Amino acid sequence: MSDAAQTLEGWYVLHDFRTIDWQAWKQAGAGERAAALDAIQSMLADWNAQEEQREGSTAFYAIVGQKADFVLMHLRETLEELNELENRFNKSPLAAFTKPAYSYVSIVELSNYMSKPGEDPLQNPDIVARLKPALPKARHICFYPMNKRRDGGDNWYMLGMDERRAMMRSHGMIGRQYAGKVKQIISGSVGFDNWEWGVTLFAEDALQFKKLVYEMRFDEVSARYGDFGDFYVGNRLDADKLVQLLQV
Ligand code: 76R
Repeated sequence: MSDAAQTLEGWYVLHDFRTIDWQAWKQAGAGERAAALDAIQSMLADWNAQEEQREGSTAFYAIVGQKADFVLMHLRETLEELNELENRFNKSPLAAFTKPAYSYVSIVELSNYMSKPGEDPLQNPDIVARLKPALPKARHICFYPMNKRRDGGDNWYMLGMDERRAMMRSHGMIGRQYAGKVKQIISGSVGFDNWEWGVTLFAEDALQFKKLVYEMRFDEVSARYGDFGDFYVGNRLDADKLVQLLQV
C-alpha cells in the first residue's frame, strides 16, 4: 500500500447555492420583499461581525448562468455551525423565494507534499492562517469539485509518495505563477460529499480562472489524474449589490 499524504485540516466549509424564484418574488408585495431583504441584510451583517471576531468567514457571490443565482460560502469551526447557518437562511423570509440549486460540504485542507522535513507545520503562522482563512473580497469566485482518478493504469492512489510529491511540486509551480492574481482554497471532501475536493478560486480578473485552469490541464497531475465536476463562476455581492439584484 502507498503512504497516504498527511493532511492538515482547518475550518469546515459549506457552499450553499440557491436559485431565485423570480416569479414568486415579483408577485410578492413590496412590504414582504422589504422584510425579506432586511432579514438577509441582517444575516450578512452578523456573518461579517463573526468574521471580524475570527470565528469564521462568509463569501457571498451572484452566479452567472443557469446553474444557480447566488452562493453563500461559509467557513466555520464545526459542522454544527454550518448547519445552523443554512437553517437560519432556510427559516428566513428570502428562502421562500429561493430553491436549493447545489451544495458542497468539505473542510479546508493542506497536504504535506510540499512541507519542509522536520518542521512542525502548526508552528508556522502562515500555515495556520491558511487553514482558517478570511475569504478574499475579490470581485469573482470560481468553484468546482474534483477527484483524483482511480482508473486502471491511471490510479493516483496506487502511486508512491515520491512520484505524487514530484507531480504536486510541478502543480504548485504552475499555481505560484498566479500568485497575486488567483487565490485558491482547497477543501477536502472525502467522506463528506460526492467528490474528493472542492476547489474555490478568487480573482479580481475572472479571465485568470480560465488561464490557470487551462494551464493546469497540461500538467500531468490534472491531465492524467484530474476528473472535474460542474464549474460555477460569479460576481461578488455586497449589501448594495444585493439591493440591485433583488430590485424588480
Ligand atoms: O499548498 C501549497 O500551496 C503547496 C502546493 C500545492 C498543493 C499541495 C498547491 C498549489 N495545490 C496543492 C494541492 Mn492546488 N489547485 C488545484 C486546482 O483545475 C485543476 O487542474 C486543479 C484544481 C487548482 C486550480 C489549484 C491551484 N491542489 C492541491 C490538491 C490536493 C491534492 C492531493 O492532496 O492529492 C488539489 C485537488 C489541488 C487542485 N494549487 C496550488 C493551485 C494554486 C494557484 C497553487 C499555488 C499556491 C501558492 O503557491 O500560492
